Amino acid sequence: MLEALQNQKLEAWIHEMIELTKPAGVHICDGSQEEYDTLCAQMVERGVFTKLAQRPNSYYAASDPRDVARMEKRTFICSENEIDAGPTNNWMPPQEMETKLRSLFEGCMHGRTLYVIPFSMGPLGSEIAHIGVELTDSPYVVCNMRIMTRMGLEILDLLGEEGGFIPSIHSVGVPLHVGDHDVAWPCNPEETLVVHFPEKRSIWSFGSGYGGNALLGKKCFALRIASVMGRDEGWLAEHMLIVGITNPEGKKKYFAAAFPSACGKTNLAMLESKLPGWKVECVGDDIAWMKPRLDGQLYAINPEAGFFGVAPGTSLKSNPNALRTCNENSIFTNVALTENGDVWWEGLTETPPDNLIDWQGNPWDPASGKPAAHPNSRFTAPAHQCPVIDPAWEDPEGVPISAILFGGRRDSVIPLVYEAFDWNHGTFLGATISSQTTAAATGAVGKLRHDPFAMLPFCGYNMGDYFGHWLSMPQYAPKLPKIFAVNWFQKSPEGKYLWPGFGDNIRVLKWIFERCEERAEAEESAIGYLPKQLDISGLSLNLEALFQIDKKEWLKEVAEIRVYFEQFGARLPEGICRELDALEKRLNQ
Ligand code: O2Y
Ligand code: MN
Repeated sequence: MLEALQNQKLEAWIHEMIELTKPAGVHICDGSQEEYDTLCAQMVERGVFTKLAQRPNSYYAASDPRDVARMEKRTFICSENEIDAGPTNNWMPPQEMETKLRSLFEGCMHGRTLYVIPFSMGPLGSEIAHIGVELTDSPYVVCNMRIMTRMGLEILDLLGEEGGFIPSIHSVGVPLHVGDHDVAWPCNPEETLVVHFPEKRSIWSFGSGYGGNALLGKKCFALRIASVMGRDEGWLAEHMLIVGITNPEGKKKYFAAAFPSACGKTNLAMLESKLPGWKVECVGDDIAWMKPRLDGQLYAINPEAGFFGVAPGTSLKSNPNALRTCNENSIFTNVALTENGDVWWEGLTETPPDNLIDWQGNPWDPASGKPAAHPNSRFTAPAHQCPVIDPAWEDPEGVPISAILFGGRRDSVIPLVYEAFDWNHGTFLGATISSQTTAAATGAVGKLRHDPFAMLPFCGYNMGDYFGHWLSMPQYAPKLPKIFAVNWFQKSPEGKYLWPGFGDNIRVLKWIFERCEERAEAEESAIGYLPKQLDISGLSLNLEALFQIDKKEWLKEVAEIRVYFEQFGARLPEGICRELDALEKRLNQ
């Protein structure tokens, strides 16, 4: 069957991996609906999937409770030199890691099928897109990859005899020998490793079947490996949503925005405008690849084809469009099950339905104090089902980006919105994103975590060099977007949110839109340009508090950033140091 592959490099690599992992069989995925349905039916039979009575062609899966999220401590960037991984990544010498991986992968697919998944990140044939091939022994991964990427035989045709691809191999790490009993969610948490070789541009993932650890097109390829490709080739692979905004006159602009986890990224990507005449449409909710074109602008694609959205908190109030997106053809992982064959999670409705089965398969006791759905439970849903998907979301040319937004969850200090003075200052705003943690992310509430460009867990090389790459972008794209910082999460001393958020965030997007057209007015402050007016028609709120700049607090922020930056040593670009010094000087004036 492998002889049918036209690409010799691909064929040789698959042969090598078969020899190493020793699967019972090999299946080249054609990406068809029939193949998907067959795999789902097999998983229902084996108790991996439960078919949902209330949602057409949709399934529920429960993971092993030890395998519920990305494992940052077990994620490695194995560059040739440790300094090139930088202080924010785990590193091991690549030869040592490869030896370790080869020993882990030796015979690891015994008794299982090895699936070959050819996939494209981005619309087929787009100059911004890239091809990958994932080998996996998990049919759950195959089905999720079919939703999250463009997958199938047409990718092999596109690859042809000579085309390049990112090789990525994944195993749940549980071989099956005669007499072994398989479990619904095989995994090997003690041995889990998610490893990237940036120079070879390859990915090896062992021991986890969950999300970002196993769907290798997403965080591993589209961010960690692609960020290295972007550095080497003059483009940007970013942890950003992309939205199209249309004003009441019918004029449209596209924005990209980076937020750390638990800041409502998917909600903003699918926002329902509270301002009459203003419309938001979604190109992507998590990742943006942005390349310069001849007109000097950055054009972005969403490399993904689906959403792997966090379920808890998704509701008719926070994100009605996400709910509509996963009405059918979707996979739900680690949510709760209702007695009539539907899914439920905290926040979906004000009161939970009776007789829920929790994410671990047990009857849920509301008095237990434990959530029914895991805080990191997910829906996997096709992007084309989103009612506000942008008409250009699959345009191979990409969409021109007019503004880039950086945000975090900060209950004070950072105002609702401000604009960077220029590209270098904007790069500094990205480099200094920090966010207060929520329990869902870390178990600790309110701790400030630096997350430069929201890329801390996803940058495939030294973060100091990454800042430098951003600073170098004007040489590739002279007409770069304007940059803004936003913070929806300021609180009053009594702990109440000062800003309504959700659909009202359109008011901030409106100001940004009009700044891009040089229509909205701004006043210069020590930290950047602040709005002179904001459309808060129909709202009653404290604008002064939302835009207050407390210089004493900001100087503390500067001192804290200085300490954070020390870890980058000589790799911290001069341009970033200059921005920090200039901010301090302006605050002291
Ligand atoms: O825990 C996981 O494996 C998923 S993490 C994730 C999924 C979708 C979008 N973003 C993220 C993230 O951690 O940024
Ligand atoms: Mn993300």
